[in-house]
Amino acid sequence: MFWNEEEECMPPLKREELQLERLQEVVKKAYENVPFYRKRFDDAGVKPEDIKTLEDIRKLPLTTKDDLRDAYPFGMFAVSPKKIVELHTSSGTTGKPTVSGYTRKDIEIWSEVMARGLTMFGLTEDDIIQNTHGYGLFTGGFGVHYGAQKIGATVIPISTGQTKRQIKILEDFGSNVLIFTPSYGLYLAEVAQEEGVNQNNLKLKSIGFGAEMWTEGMRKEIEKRYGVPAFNIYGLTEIMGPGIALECEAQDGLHVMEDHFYPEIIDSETLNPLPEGEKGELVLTNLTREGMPIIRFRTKDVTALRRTECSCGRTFIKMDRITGRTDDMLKVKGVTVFPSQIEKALLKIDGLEPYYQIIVTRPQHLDELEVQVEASPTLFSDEVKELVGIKRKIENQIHNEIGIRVDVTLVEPKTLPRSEVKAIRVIDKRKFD
Ligand code: DLL
Repeated sequence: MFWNEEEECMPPLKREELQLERLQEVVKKAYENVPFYRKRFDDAGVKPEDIKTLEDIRKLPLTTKDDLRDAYPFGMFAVSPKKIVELHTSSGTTGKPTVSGYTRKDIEIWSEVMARGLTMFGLTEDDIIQNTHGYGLFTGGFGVHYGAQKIGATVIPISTGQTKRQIKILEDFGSNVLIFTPSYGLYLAEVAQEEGVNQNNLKLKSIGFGAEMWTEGMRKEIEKRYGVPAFNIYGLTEIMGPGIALECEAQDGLHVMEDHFYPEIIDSETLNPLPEGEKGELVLTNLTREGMPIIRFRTKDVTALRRTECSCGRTFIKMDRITGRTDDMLKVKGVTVFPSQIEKALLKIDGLEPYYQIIVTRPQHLDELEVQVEASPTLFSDEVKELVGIKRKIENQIHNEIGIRVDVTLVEPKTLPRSEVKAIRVIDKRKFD
């Protein structure tokens, strides 16, 4: 079953022609309308006319998350503000988020790529889809919503949380497709079990999940708990949101929606392109975006691309499941966290030494974040009551900064490992390989 067979099964050579045409157009628009790109291209000595083949994309400079932050809030827009009809930001509550702006046409494209993906999961206009992704500036909620509405399915925009209510609705409304982040999905399954829900009484036929890293073990667990297949959804705010790449029934890598997003893999050290099949950092270019076309964005996500035939008949290049990051960004409970945000919170409190470690675990499938901080000798000799007060204060400060609750442990002075080179700030005990 296809949403748009012509585009999805297009012969690769024909698609390449389309990609080149679109690339030339988008590079020209970015150059003419976004001062950031004009300067970057000029500095690199490259003009839009230099893009004569798809490989010529490599002549263009890379764009980073910091570039987008520097352009906060609207510096990357390529159209007048009145053409922007919607705004989203990356998750994480404070610090400078990255902003994503969409025109009506961009929303149309977003709906299209998500409609293709949800069709891969078996969603039809006869079905009900329960969308547990957040709608509050996170792209997950609306991305899924638009795709499902395009198909004509019935959407339940329940958003994240209210877990018992989620379960009641799942049973009472007979949702056919359920969308979640893997960690929330596993938590939901646990609560459903506690509530005595019988899998056989549900009308589910598939699950779509993404927004954070997971393992095949987690997928198996999800499929076992719900008794239906679970399909991967990949995307990121900067490029659009969910819908960049999705998995079909073959569950053998994600189909990149190449007619709208051009993927490359680079070596994150040398920045040189890597051949197909080799693992490296994914770089993405918007081929059709009007409001905020992003050229060669360094996603920092580690994966490989493979142009193999798929049993489903789609001709899109395939991308492996993401197995790592080339930076220290963490996704905890679906929220983006950088160690620097935690450091910022710690610096606001007296009596702490500048040594800390962030430990991420996933007991029982739900992420937990512990921050160990060294107390100063004077603080440490204080009464336990004082220490508990400080611990709470730090926890609140970090909560303010990153939007999620963490557990803080104050440790004795000089007990955290020292490093002469680069401090190891994060110990991620979740394994995604
Ligand atoms: O997470 C968009 C999204 C929403 C994708 C709903 C899927 C479903 P951001 O919050 O900007 O956007 O985070 C993007 O999340 O660079 C990856 O590191 C990670 N990520 C997203 N999808 C996957 C996935 C959304 N399927 C960042 N597997 C990306 C592994 C994922 N990591």
